[in-house]
Amino acid sequence: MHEDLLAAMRQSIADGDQDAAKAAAQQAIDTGMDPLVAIDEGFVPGLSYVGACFTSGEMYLPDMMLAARAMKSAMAVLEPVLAENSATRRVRGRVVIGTVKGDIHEIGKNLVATMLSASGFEVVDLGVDVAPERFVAAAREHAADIVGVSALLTTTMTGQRTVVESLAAAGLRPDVKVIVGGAPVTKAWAAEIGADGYSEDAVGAVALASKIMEAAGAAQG
Ligand code: B12
Repeated sequence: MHEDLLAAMRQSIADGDQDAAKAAAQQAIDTGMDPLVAIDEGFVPGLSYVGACFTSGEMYLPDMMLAARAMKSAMAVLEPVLAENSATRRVRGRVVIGTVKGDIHEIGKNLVATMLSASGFEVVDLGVDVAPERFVAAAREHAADIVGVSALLTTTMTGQRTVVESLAAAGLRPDVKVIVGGAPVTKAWAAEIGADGYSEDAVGAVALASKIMEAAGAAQG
């Protein structure tokens, strides 16, 4: 049953079938499946499959767009439940998040934003294709503790370095911490560009942000 539903989720994304994706997401909720399990073990593997088929030339950009649309429909059903399940209402820190300039991938960034806000962080989401100056302005305006920068393309990853450098040039570092993520991003890359942390997924992003806030609290005494 569980496996069948996860398979249906993967298939709905591979087919780019919005209705099937929505229905599978709703079924997950109705049957009490953890929305994170649905996302990580059902829908995301579907997207990974589509990405692999795109690389091998078996699928084309329109297929990837349909898959993304189906994924967003499923997320629209699951995200409110993720947010509702949040344990805490205490504000644990303020995070400004966005996808770098030139990059319009948003599904993973949205998931990180949802998980952070569900875990008690105040999140300002700048959206996609965000210029470094906007990250800087928003970090200043909202007195951000953390800036989260997403990049999904090897060609836009360098934008993460620009954000780190721009925050430094504006005099906001090291008080404002920078965390980075996205499929091509690694821990080594984060270290190379002087970011304060990297996580490969949304659950890890919450743990990372929490650790940063604890360290900041300890430093203040
Ligand atoms: C969906 C998709 C699209 C959609 C995006 C729709 C949308 N609204 O987001 C569309 C169709 C628009 C698209 C376009 C393109 N795409 Co695309 N896309 C994908 C795909 C299939 C899935 C991405 C996704 O949503 N994954 C699911 C989420 C949940 O995972 P995630 O994004 O990795 O996020 C998780 C972690 O990385 C992490 N994380 C993410 N952000 C952050 C931020 C922080 C701060 C932290 C801590 C953690 C974190 O946590 C997230 C949650 O667990 C990937 C394949 C893949 N396997 O990644 C290709 C992929 C990323 N795309 C690719 C390409 C080439 C393109 C295009 C250039 C294609 C083209 N020829 O036009 C364009 C680029 C457009 C642009 N300028 O940005 C390549 C990139 C290759 C490379 N190495 O650079 C990939 C890898 C496909 C492939 N195998 O070739 N794409």
